[in-house]
Amino acid sequence: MNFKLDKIEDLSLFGGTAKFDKALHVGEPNIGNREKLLARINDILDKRRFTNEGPYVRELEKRIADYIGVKHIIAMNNGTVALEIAIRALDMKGEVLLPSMTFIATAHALQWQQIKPVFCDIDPATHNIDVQKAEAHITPLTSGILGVHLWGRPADIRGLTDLAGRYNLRLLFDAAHAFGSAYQGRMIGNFGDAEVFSFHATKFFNTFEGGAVATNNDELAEKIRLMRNFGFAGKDRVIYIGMNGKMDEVAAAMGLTSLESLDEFIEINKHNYFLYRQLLEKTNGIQIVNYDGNEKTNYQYIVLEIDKQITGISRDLIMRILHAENVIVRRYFYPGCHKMEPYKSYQPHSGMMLPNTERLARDVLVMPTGSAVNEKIIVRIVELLNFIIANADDIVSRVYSARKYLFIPEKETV
Ligand code: T4K
Repeated sequence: MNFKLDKIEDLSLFGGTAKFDKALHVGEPNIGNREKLLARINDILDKRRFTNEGPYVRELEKRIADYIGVKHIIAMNNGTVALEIAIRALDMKGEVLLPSMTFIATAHALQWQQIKPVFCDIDPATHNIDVQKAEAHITPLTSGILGVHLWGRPADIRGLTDLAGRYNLRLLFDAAHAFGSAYQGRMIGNFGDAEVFSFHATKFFNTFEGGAVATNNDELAEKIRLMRNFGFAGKDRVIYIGMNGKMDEVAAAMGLTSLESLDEFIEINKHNYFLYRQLLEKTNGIQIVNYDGNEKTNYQYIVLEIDKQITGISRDLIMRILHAENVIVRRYFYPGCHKMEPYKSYQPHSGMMLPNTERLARDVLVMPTGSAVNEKIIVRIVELLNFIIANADDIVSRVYSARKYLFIPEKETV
């Protein structure tokens, strides 16, 4: 780490040396106990049972179900396929309500099955779907709601459950971010008709690639299990159009190993979160999203909102400067699903209905965390941020006069 930061020329964007030798990512994977993982993988090789509901997958499903206190966990090869299968098993069709402020997979899982995703605005305080606004989008074609627990913070589960009940809609949650979080004392995984986790490498709990459906509904669980395995209800007997959603044994071995370090991973996330929060306390124009300290939560994402009116410098320019320093912050989930193809063309005016989504997509910045960073690194990252904001006017005017040489396109806000 070469940390010289006295003047603007020390910033890498203006000719200085990058402050970090190694790129710092938002989603660098946690590994857990490597020896235990390798021992499990060796056992898989010895037994030559690689997939198709092998013993490691079954053990992982049981351990996760116990941890969450839910009746059924059906492990899958990724979160997107788990969403697709759950949507299909719930017989969703026509239109489904969801927030636009989510990873594109939430929308694709619907559109992939010719179901129209109807994008709803978020509550600016929680970043989750605004229940009242969602109600206004209900039509005779609406068959369900796909809520998202963004950043691991539960959506308004009570409000959505009530809404779904009043209109007789299916209620599914995309809980990709919320493994290990709770709502009113009950673990996520227990709500709606079902909830879907992602165990992708970038999630704090990972199985390389992976995901799962959680549900307390026996019949639904059975249907999802069959659909995960081509619809086979026995040898030579198929009863549904199924697909291949199976998790393999090596992924499950990673899951079991990660599960053993889960408390440690959450502790690291929590420590990082409170350190960022404390260090940014006096920084005007930067808000860090809050986690509810009274609930179990995974502290998975460090999410900042940059208010350019106060900082004098845009989120996009801050991101550019940090990237040049090897701090690979992300603007999840810019520009919002409704502004990405094919949805942008399907619903060209939907943005007008989503002012809170548009504002958040403009201002949000997600910071590196997890076991890949430490206290010293976080202190330096915040020093960088504070330096950028303290010198915002000067930086912006330099960028205005030298955009071309800095390769910053005209349309990018500075
Ligand atoms: N619903 C929601 C709300 C989701 O957020 C997601 C996934 C899903 C559904 C679907 O679940 P999956 O089908 O993915 O299980 C990443 C992940 O690919 C994606 O899983 C995740 N959400 C999303 C929030 O983040 P990208 O486009 O940011 O990935 P990428 O490759 O840029 O990775 C982020 C950074 O992490 C990289 O810059 C480097 C680092 N990294 C990444 C990988 C894969 C590593 O250090 N090692 C690695 O192996 O989407």
